[in-house]
Amino acid sequence: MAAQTVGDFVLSRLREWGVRTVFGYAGDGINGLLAAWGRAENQPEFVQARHEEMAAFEAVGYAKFTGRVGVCAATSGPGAIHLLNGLYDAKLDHVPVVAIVGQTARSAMGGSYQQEVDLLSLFKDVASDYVQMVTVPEQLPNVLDRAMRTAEGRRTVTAMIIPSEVQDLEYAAPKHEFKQVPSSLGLTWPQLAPDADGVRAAAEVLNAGRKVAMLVGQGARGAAAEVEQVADLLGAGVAKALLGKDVLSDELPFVTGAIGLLGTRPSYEMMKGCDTLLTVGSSFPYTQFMPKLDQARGVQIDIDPALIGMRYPNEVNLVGDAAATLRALIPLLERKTERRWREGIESDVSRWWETMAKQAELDADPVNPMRLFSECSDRLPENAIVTADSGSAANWYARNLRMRAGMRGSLSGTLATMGPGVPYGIGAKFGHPDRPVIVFAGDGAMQMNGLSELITIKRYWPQWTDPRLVVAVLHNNDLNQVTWEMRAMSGAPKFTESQSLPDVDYAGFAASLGLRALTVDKPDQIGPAWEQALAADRPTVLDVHCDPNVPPIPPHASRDQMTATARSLLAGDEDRWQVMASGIKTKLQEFLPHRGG
Ligand SMILES: Cc1ncc(C[n+]2csc(CCOP(=O)(O)OP(=O)(O)O)c2C)c(N)n1
Ligand SMILES: [Mg+2]
Repeated sequence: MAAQTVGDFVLSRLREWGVRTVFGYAGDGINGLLAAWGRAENQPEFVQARHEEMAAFEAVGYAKFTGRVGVCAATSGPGAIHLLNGLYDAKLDHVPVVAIVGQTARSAMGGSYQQEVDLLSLFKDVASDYVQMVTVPEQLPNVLDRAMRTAEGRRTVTAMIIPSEVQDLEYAAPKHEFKQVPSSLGLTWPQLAPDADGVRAAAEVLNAGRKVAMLVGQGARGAAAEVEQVADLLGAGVAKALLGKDVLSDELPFVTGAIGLLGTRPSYEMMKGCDTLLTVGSSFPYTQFMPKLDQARGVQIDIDPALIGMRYPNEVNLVGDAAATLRALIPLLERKTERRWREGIESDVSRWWETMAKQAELDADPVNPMRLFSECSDRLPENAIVTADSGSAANWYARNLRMRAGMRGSLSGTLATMGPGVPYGIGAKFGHPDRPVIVFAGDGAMQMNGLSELITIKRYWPQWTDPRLVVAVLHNNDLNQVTWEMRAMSGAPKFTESQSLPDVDYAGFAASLGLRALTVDKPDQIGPAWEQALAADRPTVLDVHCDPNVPPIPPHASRDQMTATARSLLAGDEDRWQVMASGIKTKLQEFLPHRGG
């Protein structure tokens, strides 16, 4: 039998770690690994993206939706550089991803050789927790094991660099000798008990409050039952940070939905009116949407001592697992008998959803994007996984999509980069081939890279047990989110040269790949299009001609923002008349009298 090479060993160690999928792209910097893949009958499965950044996003999506470590691979120099944006997306959203990259052969290093880039420096920031180069076989498995364990344990990005010819060396294990570092597999987590004094102090603050608001983020995932119970005891409403959208069902009457720039009015009002704030598993950054600094008494629960206590002047910062800490807190909480605060929140929430339904029904030219999301909500399968690209889609996803228990959703929450929509969807399908996946992406994001990743979908969909992957393109020929930000924040009119997009036939492109493709340019086609896409025997692209003049900015936009918008329109915005018509119609819904309101 031929000797085992370093490349062979890397793949066998990944298999031992339970890695089933590696998202990557070839290059001679990793030829030794690719050859090993061939010998290993493609185990773990090498998934070929169109671009290394997409491979990284696919690993991030995979990690977000499975909770397992995502792994991506790329060649030296340009391949490694292309990975970066996707790796930063993982780092900023606290998702475990390991990057494996090639490097110039050891004999050429330092010689300004072709494709030689100082990769240790390049990855120093993005993989600040662990980045190492393997220059002799005996460094393995330690470097790989630490990369896996550190990524998982610290929920971050790590990187392993292997010079090209090292991959072909015969593997030699570390020995029981001076300057050799053996290693081992696996990781089990401790069950950490929350601090009893801290829990008592938290209960005291929460029991004293009369108007309690809760804010939950992705750290509260897996603690839905506890969050619900605490909210009931405290008579509180619960707002959700963007990455925590799938923590609690939007069908619960006290869930106020998203908060912040993409948020809902009930979240905004609750934060404005509360006297106590309980934050669980969130480091939501836009503190101006939280209570005034002297308004509320704060308690925060977070697993990470490095992230707790920094968004609000809390009285109690409790480090711990969300579910375990809430379970410790529950017996100490007194059920609030005065329920008017909670009833007020619930009536705000039901009024909000009525308003959203009315706004979604308004005519637009041609399709109102809000209706695309509300009609999707009505039809979402129980186990759906939903993602959205950055752009107006992220706003509608945050505010208008109604998630139910059992569904998963995520997007690029912190880096807010364009481009991850379609690759996250692909990562989700590799993690859960049996679940339907829905991607919302702007036309700008599709042109940036979503279109090319449709080619990746073409290649792999036949192997998914449930072939449904729906990509809904918000086709508005505009970088609409930024157009509106410029109007609302800067009072600047639309700068056509930077904002308008060339028109592309997204459905035509998808059809050319053999995917199901539907063009939607009339409002009453939206519902049937969702029905068809969710009943299809293959992935579907919905090319939805959306009106760019329905404002994605939140309804509680400040007076300043409204004034700035008006100023921008008067300054000669090419869409001013349509914006006035659609925008004002939409806004008006919020001021019209409501049933019981
Ligand atoms: C990589 C990257 N480049 C630029 C931006 C700034 N940006 C945020 S949203 C957006 C517009 C997105 O346009 P599109 O995908 O067409 O979605 P729309 O808002 O029109 O629905 C831009 C340019 C970004 N977030 N990330
Ligand atoms: Mg657009």
